[in-house]
Amino acid sequence: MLPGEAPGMGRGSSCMRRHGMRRIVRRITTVASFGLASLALFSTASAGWGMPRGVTDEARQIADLYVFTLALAVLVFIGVVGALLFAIVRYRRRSDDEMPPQFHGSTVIEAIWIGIPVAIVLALFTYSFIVLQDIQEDADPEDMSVEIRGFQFGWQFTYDVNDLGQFSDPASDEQIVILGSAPDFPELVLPVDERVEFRLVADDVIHSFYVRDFNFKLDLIPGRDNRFAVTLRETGVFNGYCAELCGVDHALMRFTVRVVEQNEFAEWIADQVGDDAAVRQP
Ligand SMILES: [Cu+2]
Repeated sequence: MLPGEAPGMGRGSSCMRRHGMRRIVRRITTVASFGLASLALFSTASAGWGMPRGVTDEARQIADLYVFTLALAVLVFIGVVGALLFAIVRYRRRSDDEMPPQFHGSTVIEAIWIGIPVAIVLALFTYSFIVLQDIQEDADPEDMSVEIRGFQFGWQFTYDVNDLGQFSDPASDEQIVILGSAPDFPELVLPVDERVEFRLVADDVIHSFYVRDFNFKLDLIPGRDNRFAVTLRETGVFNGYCAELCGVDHALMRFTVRVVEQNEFAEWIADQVGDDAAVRQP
């Protein structure tokens, strides 16, 4: 039994209801406090709010956009639930004799609930547009470029030795070709701190080049020149997948991206060029 409840027990149904209502309000407040506390805990405990930051400059811009969007969603949630709880508590029916205030239409409230969503949509549109412009900016002709070819069911990565940015050999017309399908998944080797452009090509059906740590994917569409560029900021091995259902063995279209230090990449290129098996004369 809650304190304050006993004296009201004998005074009729209206009083009992009032005490019952207080108990409900107290419960709602407790639940709401727990909810808000766990939300605060969750948001501070998980850096980046539980989302991968990514390993490229572009991925990190996208991660910031996600966090911004999620923060807006949390604010909207708190605002809506707060207004709801406020209305439930403040304007509850207190007794059978007395109706809560009855009113409809409020210019101020209507202006607020039109204004806030419009502001949110404009903010999201502007921020997304800026990030998209940034990450889809064309690579410079002097940037390193790799052709990514998807097929049923595997990948072929082609490096033109004269189109590798600072690692280029302008006199060479050789290509390094990495070809693989299950169970020998191909590995795309890339240098850290270097802008790399991917030219996405497919001849059979639509595939999609997806590396989770890029926070980005782009389709390979037959007959279409799709490309995007990233600047890698971490060394390591990252998993890649085809992200467009392309046939019976779609799930086996995996690959890895190995990002290495620049000197290691230069050595790798030299090794590959020296190794006839990996080099194809165009
Ligand atoms: Cu696929």
